[in-house]
Amino acid sequence: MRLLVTGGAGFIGANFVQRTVTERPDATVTVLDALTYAGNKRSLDPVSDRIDFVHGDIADLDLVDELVSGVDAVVHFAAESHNDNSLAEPWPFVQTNIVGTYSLLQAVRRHEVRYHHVSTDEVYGDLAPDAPAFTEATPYNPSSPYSATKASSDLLVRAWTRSFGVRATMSNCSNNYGPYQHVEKFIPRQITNLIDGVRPRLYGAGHQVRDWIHVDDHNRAVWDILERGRIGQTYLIGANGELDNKTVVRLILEAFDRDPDDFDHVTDRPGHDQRYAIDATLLRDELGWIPRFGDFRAGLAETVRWYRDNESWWRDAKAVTEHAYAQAGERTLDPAE
Ligand code: NAD
Ligand code: TDX
Repeated sequence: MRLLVTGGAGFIGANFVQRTVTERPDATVTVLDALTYAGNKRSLDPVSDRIDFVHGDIADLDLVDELVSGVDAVVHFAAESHNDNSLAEPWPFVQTNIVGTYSLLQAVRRHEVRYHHVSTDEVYGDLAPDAPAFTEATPYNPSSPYSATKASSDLLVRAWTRSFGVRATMSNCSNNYGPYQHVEKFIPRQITNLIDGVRPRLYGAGHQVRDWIHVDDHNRAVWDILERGRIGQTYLIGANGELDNKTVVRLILEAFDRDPDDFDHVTDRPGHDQRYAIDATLLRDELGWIPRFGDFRAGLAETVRWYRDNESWWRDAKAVTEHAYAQAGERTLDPAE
């Protein structure tokens, strides 16, 4: 299979490309990536001689049309992906997540190419603590500019499938962790803080819940859906990994042999979603997918090791990221706040 992978220099995309090249010698991979602040070509170093890399924008209609004409399938990971950035400046999210997806859909429509759309559970909004988990039937209710633009892109895919017969599948996954994740995100931020001797930074009280899944489990599900998923179907991907943020910070501190209270509470995210949780019954029952990373502590320990061993991969981005958080007004809260 000839694959075009968008966003292949980002966190999930790079892990997908590495796995694909290693485990599926019959697949050929072209990566299209704009190398924004979130893209890092070094994430593809282990497989760079076995893929084609194209530096370009998914919203470039002519470039996308040409690339799509030469493949059997597109797996679309490219996005502006960080909620905090979408609050500071939403426009790149509209441009890449909505216009970029439009551009890909027009090309796969024209060339009748199979398309898989990678999306997020955040399109469903957030859940009360005791509410049942999201399913494929949960109504869309996004909260942030990021999740609103991802929701918009999902709706474009549904319309192009129904109106134009595009052979598309979609997946909405919960929070990923693992190697090559940008240091702006929660888990790598705290790991790299601790490597630097800085206390972890928890938004607000830290009671928000996320449903963690290892990036490799996500990507195995993407392959299952690409190969055996029903056209027009959405599959939710999640591994029953619900944990509140404070617990995750304490597990990271434990991995560094530090006191469990050795963290700071900082200003909360505006509009902060309280809880995400995925019911992946359809994916499990229909495609037989089961997660391999059942033990979050073990997955986290391996991730901590990766960041310790690969400081040169994240070092430059760390200073820029922490400067941006400070500029955005993040500050440590007093115990009374
Ligand atoms: P990321 O921010 O790490 O990587 C995004 C990649 O897309 C980068 O390499 C960047 O350079 C590239 N990119 C951005 N704009 C582009 C453009 N206009 N043209 C071409 N390339 C562009 O993101 P990620 O965490 O790897 O997420 C990948 C996908 O998975 C996204 O669609 C995201 O919404 C979705 N997702 C992420 C998570 C998560 O926990 N990280 C969970 C569920 C779904
Ligand atoms: O320093 C921090 N402290 C903190 O408490 C950061 C960066 C985050 N947080 C909190 C906010 C969230 O409740 O941790 C939780 C996770 O934050 P993020 O890593 O920013 O992820 P989230 O906003 O949940 O969105 C992620 O999952 C769904 C990805 O970034 C999205 O791309 C994906 O769609």
